[in-house]
Amino acid sequence: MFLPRNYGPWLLLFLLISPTLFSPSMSHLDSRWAAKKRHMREKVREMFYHAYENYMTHAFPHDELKPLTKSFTDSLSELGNLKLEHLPQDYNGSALTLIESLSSLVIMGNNTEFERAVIWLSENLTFNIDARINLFECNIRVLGGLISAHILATDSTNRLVHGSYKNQLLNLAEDLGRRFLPAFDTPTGLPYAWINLKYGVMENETTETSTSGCGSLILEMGALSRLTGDPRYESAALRALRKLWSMRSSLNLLGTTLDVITGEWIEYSSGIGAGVDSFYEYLCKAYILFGKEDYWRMFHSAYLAVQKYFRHGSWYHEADMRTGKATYWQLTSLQAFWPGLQVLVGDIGAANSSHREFVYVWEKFGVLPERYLLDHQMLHPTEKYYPLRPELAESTFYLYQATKDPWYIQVGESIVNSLNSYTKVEGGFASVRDVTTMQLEDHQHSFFLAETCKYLYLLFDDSFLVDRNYIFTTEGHPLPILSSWHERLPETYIPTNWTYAKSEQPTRPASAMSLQVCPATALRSGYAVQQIESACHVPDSRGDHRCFSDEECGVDSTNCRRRSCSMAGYCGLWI
Ligand code: DMJ
Repeated sequence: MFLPRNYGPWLLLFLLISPTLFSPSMSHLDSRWAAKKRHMREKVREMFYHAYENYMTHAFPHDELKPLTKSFTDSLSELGNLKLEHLPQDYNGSALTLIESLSSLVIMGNNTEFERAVIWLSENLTFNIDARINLFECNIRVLGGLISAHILATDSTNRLVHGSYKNQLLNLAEDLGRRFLPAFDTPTGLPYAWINLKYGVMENETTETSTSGCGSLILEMGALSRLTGDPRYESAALRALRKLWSMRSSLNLLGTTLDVITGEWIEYSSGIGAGVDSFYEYLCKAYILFGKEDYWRMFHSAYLAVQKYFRHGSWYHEADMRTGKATYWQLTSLQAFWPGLQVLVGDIGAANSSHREFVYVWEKFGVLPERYLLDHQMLHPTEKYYPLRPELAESTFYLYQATKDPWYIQVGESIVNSLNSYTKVEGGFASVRDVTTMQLEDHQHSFFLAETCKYLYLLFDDSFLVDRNYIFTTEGHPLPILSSWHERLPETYIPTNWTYAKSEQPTRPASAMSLQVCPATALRSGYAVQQIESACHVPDSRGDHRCFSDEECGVDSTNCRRRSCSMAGYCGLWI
């Protein structure tokens, strides 16, 4: 073989440039995206700690931070906009934001702070207080936060020091769950919206509640029953959910508010936003978490009815549950969770198109206003606020998980930039009172730490989810999908035209979207064939979609079909 004299440096040079010769654009692009994601992840981490440390300095152990005045509010009793009542003078709050931050701390890898928080809560938290709380809010924030943290604290992969942890968070959760039970003592089984933690349902308590208020308790209360072996929590939540479902119209639609004593609807108009949103979410996620067919049947009918009666192109309006006729043509900030839910069921095309509309409104105002009038293309005259809500970040995270389309990274970047330029203040992050003036309000909601920062972080770095299989509650608290909680797996429901490769090989959960309706496919990575579970999408192996063979192409997210490699070397749906 001919080799130049003194060929050492030539060989070295060749070895250095050869990877770029063979796949120049790919490696460059991939490393640029990886660097961007790392940079954005660090920006989100800074945001989280800016919010967290200010809370710990100026508000802890009270519930939430007032970032403009660097003071606090004991908002747990005010959630749902009612005033705090009966609280003892020396009441110091329930450390709500700390409880809400627990799972985010673990996801960001701060086990030391997580343990410190767990120890503090174990020694100081009590629910024996004369406080009237909103059942739904207390369930998703406090009960969900405690249960999720208990599971994370006992999960060996988190490498926590176990010596000091003796199920204290679960004991606290059980104490709280017991205090919820009197709320369900109604002729219908539908729970009161408000309850006093010490004395139960108060005299003359309002009998009005919302669909999400009594239809989104099953994940937390079901998990509590599975963990404690006490079936009362799951039974109460399930009975309420079944009753609610029995009140649906012949169109499979539900209203927004109802009376827990008479079981009559109060507000017949509804949509996918405020007062109803998490009801749909919990039907789907209860099926994923517990594997009961019943939940899927309810969800499936409810989902089809939403798509039929509320959907108008990429937008969702509200409609009368009795007639299906449109009532209010409004986009609300809470609706932005819907595309994320659609990813879970594999309806990625619809998810993508409605997500784009929310992004459009976000970009128009800089953040997402609470209510936008679709028919007039203008803001609602009073609901112009943005309280640091997470829903758009949440959907963006789900869509990126499902598609790996870098566009969603750019959306995440724009959300992060807006939050930093409009809402960051010296004392934390403040809600926006009016999106037209960006005037701020003195409130940092606990969901900013539980959800907004968490979903943004996971968008840029999902390493927490690798090799794990979690579902997130409506408040962003992760719960593991355990086979012991499942009666059976969902294969029965896979439409025949969706990708499904049966194999005896063990599957590797790829993301929180595992065990969904479109669950399994084989993908070759290097020399080994890997079994990967995911929502129907499996990304192409290279970020720029270049390929040498079909094996390097994934599964298309819009129709769950296997992509193949073209003559020109691109993955696609080639015939
Ligand atoms: C959160 O508390 C939950 O996501 C809830 O379901 C509705 N939205 C708020 C935050 O916007």
